[in-house]
This record gives sequence, structure tokens and C-alpha cells, in this order.
Amino acid sequence: MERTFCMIKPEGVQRGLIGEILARIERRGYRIVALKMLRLTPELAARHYAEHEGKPFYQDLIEHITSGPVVAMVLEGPGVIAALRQMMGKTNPLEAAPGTIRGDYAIDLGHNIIHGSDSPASAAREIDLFFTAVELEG
Ligand code: DAT
Ligand code: MG
Repeated sequence: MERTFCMIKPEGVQRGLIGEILARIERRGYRIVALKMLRLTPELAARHYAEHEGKPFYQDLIEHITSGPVVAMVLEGPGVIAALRQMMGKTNPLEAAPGTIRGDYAIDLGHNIIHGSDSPASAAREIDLFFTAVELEG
């Protein structure tokens, strides 16, 4: 069964959107396999966002994602990788369609509320970064 990694970013937690986002995921029918709140260390943030190293927004990205607690989770179900990306909406919230999480709750590219893996390879890599095998038995 397909799995993906999802994270509610610090601004999503701070704005009280954890329940809203989890509700959308559950209502859609996807299973939450594992779930935890944590604050990313700079090291974990750098590994998570390794593909963006060297880009102009990289430093801001790392500072922001380590600025407060996040909610990390693993979701499971048919087509979940693409479906979560669809539910998130486009990276720039101003381009994200209404009805998507970013389209409904964000207006700033650097504070776009939610992360979701963009491919099977990213999903496997990110799940492994955040969760141990025991935590994934749920
Ligand atoms: P996504 O989160 O939709 O997978 P991404 O992987 O391209 O998007 O970028 C990761 C995060 O970095 C994104 O959620 C917000 C931030 N970001 C991306 N492009 C940016 C830019 N041009 N300026 C500022 N922040 C950016
Ligand atoms: Mg990405």
C-alpha cells in the first residue's frame, strides 16, 4: 500500500490548523499510520530540505521550519502521494485553488502551512528521516 510523508509546518500549528488538516485527511479516507509533534533540529531540517541547498530561499526555509513545533505524519492509501499534493494545492498559495489547504489558509509562499512528499522516492526518504520502523507498525 502506498505511503507518503506529511508535515504541518510551524505556522499551521501556531494558527490552530492541526485538527482541520487531520480532519480533511481522514474524511478523504486516508489512514494516519504514524503521527507526532516535534521541533526540527537544524540538522534534521537540512536533511529534509537537502534538495533546496544553495537556493536563494534556503536559509529562510531552514530558519522557518525550525522556528517552532511541527506535526509529522505518515499517511497510507491508494494514490496517497499525488492525492495529498492535490489536497495541499500549489506551492505558492496565491496560485493554489480554493478548496485546497494552501488555497484556503495561506497567502505567503514561505508560510504555506503544509509539506507533502512529491514522489515515491521522496516519500521513502522522508518517512525514514522522521520515523523508526517500530513507529511505523501502526
Ligand atoms: P513544495 O512544498 O510544494 O513541495 P518545494 O519543494 O519546491 O515546494 O519548496 C519547499 C518549500 O520552500 C515551499 O513549500 C516553500 C519554500 N519555497 C519554495 N520556493 C520558494 C521561493 N521561490 N521563495 C521562497 N520560498 C520558497
Ligand atoms: Mg517539495
